[in-house]
Amino acid sequence: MEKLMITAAMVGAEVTRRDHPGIPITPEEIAEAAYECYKAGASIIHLHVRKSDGTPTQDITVFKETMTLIKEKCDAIIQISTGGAVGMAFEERVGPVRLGPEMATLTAGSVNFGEDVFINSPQDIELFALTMKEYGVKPEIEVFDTGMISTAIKLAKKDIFVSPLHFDMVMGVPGGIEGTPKNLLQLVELLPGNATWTVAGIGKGELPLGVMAIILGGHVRVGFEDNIYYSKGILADSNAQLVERIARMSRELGREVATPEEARKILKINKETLYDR
Ligand code: KMH
Ligand code: ZN
Repeated sequence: MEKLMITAAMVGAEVTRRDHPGIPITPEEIAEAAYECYKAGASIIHLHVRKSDGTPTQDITVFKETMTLIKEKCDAIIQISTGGAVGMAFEERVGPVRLGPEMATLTAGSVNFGEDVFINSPQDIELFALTMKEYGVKPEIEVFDTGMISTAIKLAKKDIFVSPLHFDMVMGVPGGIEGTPKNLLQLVELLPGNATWTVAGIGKGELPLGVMAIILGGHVRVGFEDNIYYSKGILADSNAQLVERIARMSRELGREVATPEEARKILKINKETLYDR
């Protein structure tokens, strides 16, 4: 089995200091948290940024500053979010793709998101994909429900997505697919044969689904964006603590953890052919 890629999703758009006092907010805090996660075994940093008051933003200046600080500390793959926060418009969300990060997320459909609706129209999905293609950015296709896999496969057939595709199963968002073992197996069954995939279990599903992915040959995303607890009712000390646990469990299960360079090979990201970063 190939080595395990661990993605650290440290910030997100929804978690506040009231939920977890340790959530990183400033570019310096985010870069330091990214470095700690990298040292604990993360090869990919899923990046959201915040304004100084803690509200989510897609401001490219803040992204650029944060990306620069992360790159000064380590060579982890930076995967910017184009999901941003619910309610943000396409133009705002797509902005940081034009900074040419190695990866970006791309949600392949709309989904209820708690009491809100996370809207991703077919037209916007194509535009996100085409912009990523133009800037040489590898998409991570975010799957909140089964139909999103079919949408991505259709776009790949139209050559809008470049194969091999890489998916992230986001499981357990209220309104999206539930984070159960059977559902994960079903999603994996639907993937094209050459695809790679990771799982982001929301809340209590983070650990069991992560362990399933280790066993099945998938990859794992952890971090405060998805789950702030180490165990029931006990907050995690840090994002790095969640990364470190998955790395440890993977090694215990006989699967080594990928470095960023190894992750680039698994994802078929060729730094040389991409835009100057
Ligand atoms: N904050 C969610 C509405 C992504 O990063 O691409 C969307 C999200 C997905 O976090
Ligand atoms: Zn995100």
